[in-house]
Amino acid sequence: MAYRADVHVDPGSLHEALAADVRRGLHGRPKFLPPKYFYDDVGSALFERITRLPEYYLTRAEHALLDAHARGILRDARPEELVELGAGSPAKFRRLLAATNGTPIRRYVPIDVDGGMLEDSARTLLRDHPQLDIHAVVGDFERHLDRLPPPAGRRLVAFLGSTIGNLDAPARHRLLSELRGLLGDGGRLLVGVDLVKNLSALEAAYDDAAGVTAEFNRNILRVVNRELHADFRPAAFRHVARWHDADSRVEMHLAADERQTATVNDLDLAVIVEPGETIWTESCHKFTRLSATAMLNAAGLALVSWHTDGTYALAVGAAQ
Ligand code: AVJ
Repeated sequence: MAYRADVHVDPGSLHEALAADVRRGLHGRPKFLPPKYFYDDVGSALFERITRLPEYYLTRAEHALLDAHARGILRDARPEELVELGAGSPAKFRRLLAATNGTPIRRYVPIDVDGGMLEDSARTLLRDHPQLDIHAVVGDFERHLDRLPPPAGRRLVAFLGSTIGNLDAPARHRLLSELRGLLGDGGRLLVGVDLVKNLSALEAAYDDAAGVTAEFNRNILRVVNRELHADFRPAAFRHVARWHDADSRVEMHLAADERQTATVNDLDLAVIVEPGETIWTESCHKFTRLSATAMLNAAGLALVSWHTDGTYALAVGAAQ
């Protein structure tokens, strides 16, 4: 039983990255703010509520698919360690751990920017699974994958929660190509992807009747206000979730119906959002078996197995 954490981000570097991202985003055409900044304590709590909404089927679908197929996936992959990108809460890892048969998972390697959450998760996990080794990496999976420890046995890398959908095509290709090089001998990749489906279900999942997603979206302006001493008026922005067929994604935007002005004091930046203009806050790409396979193949990965209920899928990949 052991817990260690390699820390590659600290509050200072995270704040610098936030400032740089917000400056770039608010100078952008269209203006944008990266979705990673949704997740302060308020945003994480709002997202937890989203996962329980009737319209947001993704989390339930993934959990049901893991309950149905994780045993078979682990029987085939026989992992001795599990790496989890953007781990968040250990719920998904616990589901996989519960499904192990024959080959025990000896080491868990979660990577997440929230070191405090990783430590809390490790404490509860080690209480229930004292035989486990946990080697946490406090970092951003888009920037610190090269800091992962070398494999301590056959490796399964899990990238769940449809988070891959938030990355645009070049970022997905970069990440998957890098992951291919980190799988090690006999290693496998397990990715959760949301599937293209009817427009109303897709848009409802990102624009629920209770308005929780709208609040989750506006919360990014509260994060900017607090962290960079800005004076955006979140309530003055309308939540927009729309399907973009050409790029197979749902886009979330904050729309200004009236002209909005704000000052971001820490950046000495005056922002004007004209009527009808938006701030683009998130892309949620949706896949088919064909597009997911093409994405893996382009990164040198073969699709080993595909587990779906028609709305969501678990794709298992291996180095070609
Ligand atoms: C957690 C990033 C996968 O994109 O579906 C939920 C975040 N955004 N509702 C997603 C989200 C709006 C979610 N991910």
